[in-house]
Amino acid sequence: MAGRRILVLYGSQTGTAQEVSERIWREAKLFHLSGPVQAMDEYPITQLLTEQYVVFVCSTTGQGEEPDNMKMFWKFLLRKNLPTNSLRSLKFAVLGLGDSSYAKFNYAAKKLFRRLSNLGGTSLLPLGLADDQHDLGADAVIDPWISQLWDCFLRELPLPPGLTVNPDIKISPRWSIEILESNEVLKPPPIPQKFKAFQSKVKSNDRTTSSTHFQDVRLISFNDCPSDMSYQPGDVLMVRPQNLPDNVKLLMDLLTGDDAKLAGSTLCQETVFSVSQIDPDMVVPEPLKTPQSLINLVTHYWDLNAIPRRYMLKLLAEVTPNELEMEKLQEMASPQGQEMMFDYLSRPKRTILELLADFPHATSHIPYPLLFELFTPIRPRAFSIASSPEAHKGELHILVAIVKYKTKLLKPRLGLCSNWLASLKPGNAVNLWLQKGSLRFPSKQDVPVVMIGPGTGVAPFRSYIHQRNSEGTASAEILHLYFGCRKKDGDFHFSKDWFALQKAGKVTLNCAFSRDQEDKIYVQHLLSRDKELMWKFLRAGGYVFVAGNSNNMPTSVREAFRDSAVSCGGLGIDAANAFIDKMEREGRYQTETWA
Ligand code: 2AM
Repeated sequence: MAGRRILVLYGSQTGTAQEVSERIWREAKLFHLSGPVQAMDEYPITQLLTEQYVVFVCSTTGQGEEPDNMKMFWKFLLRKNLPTNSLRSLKFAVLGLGDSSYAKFNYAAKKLFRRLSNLGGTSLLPLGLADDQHDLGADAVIDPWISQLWDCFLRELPLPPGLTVNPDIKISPRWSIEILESNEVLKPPPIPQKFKAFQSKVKSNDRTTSSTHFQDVRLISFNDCPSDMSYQPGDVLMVRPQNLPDNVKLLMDLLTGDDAKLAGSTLCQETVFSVSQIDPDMVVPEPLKTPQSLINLVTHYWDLNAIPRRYMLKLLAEVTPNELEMEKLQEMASPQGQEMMFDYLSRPKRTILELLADFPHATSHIPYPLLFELFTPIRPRAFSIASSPEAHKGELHILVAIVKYKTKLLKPRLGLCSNWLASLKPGNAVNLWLQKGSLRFPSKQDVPVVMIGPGTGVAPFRSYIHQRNSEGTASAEILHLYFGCRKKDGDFHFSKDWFALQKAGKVTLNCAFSRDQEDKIYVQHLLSRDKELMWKFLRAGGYVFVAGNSNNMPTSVREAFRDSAVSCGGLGIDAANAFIDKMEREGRYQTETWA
């Protein structure tokens, strides 16, 4: 409707910010508001100067950086030649999605909010800071923030006479979905072209931890990679996993089995869907632009492990013919049901597939176009590359911890990507692509490089140290590795590589085996032991790289460096912190962590 335009822009690394933006776009229609929903970098940015209402949703990557599809947009906003009040006609709202276990919590959203204000924009409501660590999940912030957003809009743009807010409006498909007559065997949804994905083969898939160690960690190597493949140590390998066969079968049974047939379903594995645009503001994503069979969607595209979100409960409540199911779903989806929904879904990490199995009447009555609303796409995952372009020519290696844990549910929780990777056999073909990582190793060959990588954090350092070794520039004086694991004979990843390189004088190896003795020894303890040397390196222009789990390790490591500057360099605490901050700005102290 004219004059009721709202633009929703997102910066999304893994798809969550996009999902939340699409939800805002969908809900906007209840208030008779409409407009495009787009990645910030897809939006013709100069138009921002003439926009009136924009809602931004953005996540923050582990290192406090903005997501890839917001980088150009952000660069533009930082331009010095933008007049101070160039966004004076803009009214905006910013919702950040973050995780407070990272040091730079919601950093991208905070800086975006500040910059939009500095450029003269007016914020409609306070910055929303959703936190994955929140007791009740990120939705505990997202839901009230979005309702506040609509309150603001109703004040800003009151409904014209005759129009009312219709909270009961049904969830409708974003695209037009039709069934095609086709006997062709169709290819899986393609990986978007911009990624330049390639096919390679699994060469080996070996467990690197002992059979008695609590965790299964795999070194997976791929070969048959394209001859022009190019990457640097520190880059990441991207993988789009598939659903596990048992889960595929379970969903196919729910959608095409006897119960579904009784409820009137005409679907079968080979049913082919074509997806086309109906709303000018909602484009069809690239993988769905070619016709897709149900089995391919269920195997390759829909994330059957996703933790369901509230609108999915609403959708099931709308379609179920069963009173009991409807009541339970409606109750959980209501604002008062937040705790109940959390206990049922988020706390035990129940998956969308388990939800569907628990509500069989709803499931067998989902009209097929709504399947595209119910499921979210499988997100690609990034793994630090553990191979070196030179030492492992034509190959790619990754080190993968297989995610499996118990909640109160009977079945153990299995991470989608790691378990799919674990199931691969030598010779299997996989589609992969490469992406720049956040670690940038120095091109200088004579500066000390200290690498701290406990657990699977050691992967990028294997790439770098092997690379330097192949180039003939590795030496134990310059390359210092601090590795940590539980037990020398339990989870000492790449021990053979390290011993050989150490013996050849190519690396100084320092290992913290935390559980081989009574008291815990961690990498930071070894850094404190070596504080004189560390201070010498820091002063000599050395580089520090920290990779691994985002718990307390990165903070403790940083404190160890700070303390070496205090006790060996005579700096006060503030000056020592400033010293490391400066190193960070110069790219001499880099961290890559993951949850
Ligand atoms: P732990 O499991 O015995 O506590 C790789 O996971 C290694 O990192 C393990 O030896 C683990 O020890 C250790 N680790 C766990 N928490 C850590 C922390 N806060 N700082 C440094 N290392 C840690």
